Amino acid sequence: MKTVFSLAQLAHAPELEISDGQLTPAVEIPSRAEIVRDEVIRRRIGPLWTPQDFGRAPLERVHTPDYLDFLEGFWGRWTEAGRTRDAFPYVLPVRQLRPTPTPLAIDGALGRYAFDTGTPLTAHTWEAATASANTALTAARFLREGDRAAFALCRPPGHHAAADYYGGYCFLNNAAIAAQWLRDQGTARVAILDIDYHHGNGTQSIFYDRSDVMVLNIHADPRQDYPFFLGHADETGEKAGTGYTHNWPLPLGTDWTGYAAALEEACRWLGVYSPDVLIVSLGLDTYEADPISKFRLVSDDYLRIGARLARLGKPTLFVLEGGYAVDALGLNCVNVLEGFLAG
Ligand code: OKP
Ligand code: ZN
Repeated sequence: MKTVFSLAQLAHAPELEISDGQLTPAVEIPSRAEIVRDEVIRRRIGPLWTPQDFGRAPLERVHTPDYLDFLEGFWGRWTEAGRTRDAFPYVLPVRQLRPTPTPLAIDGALGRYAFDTGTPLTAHTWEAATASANTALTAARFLREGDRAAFALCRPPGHHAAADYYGGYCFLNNAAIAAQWLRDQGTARVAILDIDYHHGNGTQSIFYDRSDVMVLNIHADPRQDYPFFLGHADETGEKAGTGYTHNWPLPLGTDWTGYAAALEEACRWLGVYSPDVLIVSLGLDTYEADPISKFRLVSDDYLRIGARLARLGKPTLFVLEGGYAVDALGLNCVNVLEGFLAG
């Protein structure tokens, strides 16, 4: 299985984040990608490729042009305003406020395009996020060219980013960009299975009214954990997409028993839908020792997940999302890939 990764993805290096009412060390850090890359090499999963540049067009198929302009131009405006540290919004346009045109002031624009206050926007976020999207696109191209599976070692992650907002450490929705690109290349049916601990609100929202991209999510119950405002069991799609979104919110403390049952149900939907390509939004923050999450999967469970996905028999694109127990991230991530290859 080929792995795609670029050193440009390391340029986004946030120092601190806002968490639990404190400025705390950022958890979505460059070493996450390095440890996964090193484990891919150590266990000989397959060759490493650097991404090619697909330009702006495939990004615009998922994100709005004004949002992309905002991200691209942000750091210049921020420093122009005299700011030197990583950026966080402090006013967000909630409910009874007006959905005005994007404010002229940089802090207003930040609030307009953010959905949380915990995601640092940094000097090199755009550079790293576009490299991460190109990594997903390049891996998707390998599937188009006939590979059975590929691994997009994406970072920063993508599944919380929607058409016009960032958050949850995500800026460009790598999995959605890859899915849309595959559709545009002629792949008729794509399914995205998101197994990150957190609900993939961005991915769900992008494809919510469509039947050509099925979106399945297994995650912590949003009544109990981030992102709180999407990912409930009654969200099943709308309009032409009715019945093409499914959610399995699980209680805090879920271990393999509870997890495997949800995974079985998701696999049943995938069997019925029978996609031409399966994209796995691969978060490893379901791990028992993850510092920000509360499921209890152990490292061997990731071998089981990989093997179960292999049994679906579909061309499969793995796209890295979260996972913050950095010391075990390489092991857990490559366990999924190895379980898949052996299965
Ligand atoms: C991104 B991904 C905990 C703060 C958590 C947001 C979590 C984003 C997760 N005190 N902040 O889905 O792994
Ligand atoms: Zn997550």
